[in-house]
Amino acid sequence: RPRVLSGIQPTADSFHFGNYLGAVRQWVALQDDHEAFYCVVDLHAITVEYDPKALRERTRRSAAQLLAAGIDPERSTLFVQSQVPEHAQLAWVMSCITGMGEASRMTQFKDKTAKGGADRATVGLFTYPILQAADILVYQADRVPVGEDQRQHVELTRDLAQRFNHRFGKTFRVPEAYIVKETAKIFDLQDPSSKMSKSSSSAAGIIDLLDEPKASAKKIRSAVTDSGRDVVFDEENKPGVANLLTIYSALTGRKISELEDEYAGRGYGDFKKDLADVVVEFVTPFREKTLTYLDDKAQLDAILAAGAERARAVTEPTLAKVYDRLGFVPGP
Ligand code: AQP
Repeated sequence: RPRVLSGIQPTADSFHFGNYLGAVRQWVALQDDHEAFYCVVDLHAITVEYDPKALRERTRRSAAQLLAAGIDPERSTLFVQSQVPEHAQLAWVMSCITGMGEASRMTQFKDKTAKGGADRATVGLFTYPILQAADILVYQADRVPVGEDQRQHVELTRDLAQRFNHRFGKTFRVPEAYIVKETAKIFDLQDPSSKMSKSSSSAAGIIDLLDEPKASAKKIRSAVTDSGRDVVFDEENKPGVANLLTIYSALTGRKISELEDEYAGRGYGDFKKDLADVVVEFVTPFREKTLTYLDDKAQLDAILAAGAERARAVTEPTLAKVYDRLGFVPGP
């Protein structure tokens, strides 16, 4: 079976609809016919300012949400990145074959430092994509299910894998990004020209899965639509409506054309009201399940520890092979 790896940062109290529709939903689906490795990437989360207590809580909340979303820890290996030391070890190696120029071209770093300036950013934020490459390569992953914003990082990962293989002999599988076009980029509800994002969306622009369902319904009802009243999928002229249609279609499994027909001539009001109901129906059980997983922290930590152990069965041999190829003297 092909192998799949992906991660999510514990940088907020809740995943948002972008994280879920762009990535996590695919993780759940891929478990069926892939050997899956999914992690909460806490090492990535410390690249920006954070509070240690909140990080611990958010790491558990992330794991609980993945379980609530349908990640099955029996079928998939679910773990926390910092519990598998080979990620950081391989990242160092990868940083030694990455050019300063190519690392400097990563747009996420540029975006995230656009406001404060690169001088105020950490070196960790700059080398973030190199750690991400290590996350992927240490599992010999074939596919990496992510949103569109991560495409460039997966491209870098491919380049690094090929470079290493070329220089030291075939060691890594060269992975591919797995991006589902329809939901690759979910947009901010108030500013449908930008992606829904933890760090830059306003509270009204982002739907958190763990929000009060009523609050989420209200956000949908007050989402920015466009002038006119036709519910049609037109990303260029009606990005707000197109975004809502994407969300509606993804949550119900109904085709966008079918939804357009259903709301023909009925205006935005009905459409948004129905979508608000669909959202409430989705988030209500999701929230309950997450809170149940969070009730038993010992059990949650045990699931993650077992996952880390299974992960290491894969990462240790990969790293041993890499160290050998690099010319390191074998250790004890
Ligand atoms: N708006 C989005 N549409 C589709 N996919 C998205 N992802 C994030 N936002 C969208 C995907 O979610 C996965 C986990 O992402 P992450 O852990 O890297 O989260 P993030 O990038 O910190 O989330 P944000 O909201 O985008 O945070 P900021 O604002 O800090 O950058 C990834 O697969 C990502 O593609």
